[in-house]
Amino acid sequence: MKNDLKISRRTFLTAAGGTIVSIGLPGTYLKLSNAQQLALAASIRPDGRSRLPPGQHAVEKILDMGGSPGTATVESWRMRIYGEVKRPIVLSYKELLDLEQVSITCDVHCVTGWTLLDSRWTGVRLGTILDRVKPVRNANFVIFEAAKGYTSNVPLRDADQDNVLVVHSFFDERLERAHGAPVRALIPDRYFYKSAKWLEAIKVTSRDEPGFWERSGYSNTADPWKEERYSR
Ligand SMILES: Nc1nc2c(c(=O)[nH]1)N[C@H]1C(S)=C(S)[C@@H](COP(=O)(O)O)O[C@H]1N2
Ligand SMILES: [Mo]
Repeated sequence: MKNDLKISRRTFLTAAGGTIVSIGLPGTYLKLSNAQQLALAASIRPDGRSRLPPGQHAVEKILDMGGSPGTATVESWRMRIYGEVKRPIVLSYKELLDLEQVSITCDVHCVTGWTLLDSRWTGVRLGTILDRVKPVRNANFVIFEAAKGYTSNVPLRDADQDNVLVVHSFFDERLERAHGAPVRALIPDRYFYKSAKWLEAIKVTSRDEPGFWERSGYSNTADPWKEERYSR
């Protein structure tokens, strides 16, 4: 798969295997106190995972991690769901709002180290959309396709969880452009680079297609609790 994205290289890191491109560290972190960080690291979620994954620190506000924004508006936005499915569809923003809406409060974990706790997102479960298109039997992966060629990939099994959404709102307000408006993916239990902003299409495939950061030295599996940051 090709894309013509220019990687914004703010920093380079040297990993064991050579040089990888860093996802970029914003200048200022609004960090919680050390005592709060320690308490969070020790506290356990209902699913048994630690509230703060290893090597992460909690911040007070979502950070803008940049990227190449799309230009779609609420009126012009369309999302194609296609690939190895029985009934490919195209959704408009209004049609997305007509599907069953869910709001979840969850934590998101950027691979550069920040975690935003208790963020509230509203949209449609990816599972609801997949039910509509009906993946064929050997379909195993979901590829999120965003503006300007950005993609990310997740196994269908991980994509079909209740907390994986296609979202249009953050804390009950429409997403800001910087954070992916009109619509972005949200997969809270993987590093945040899987959550493609400016989402334009969802492709279902039988074979994996590593995405933008996954081809640039970052982990394909991206499990924050296993600290799967870099590919090896
Ligand atoms: N289309 C697109 N989606 C993207 C990115 C990007 O560069 N382009 N960056 C990813 C990364 S690395 C992170 S941490 C989050 C950041 O989302 P935020 O800017 O809303 O905090 O978006 C992810 N989704
Ligand atoms: Mo990130």
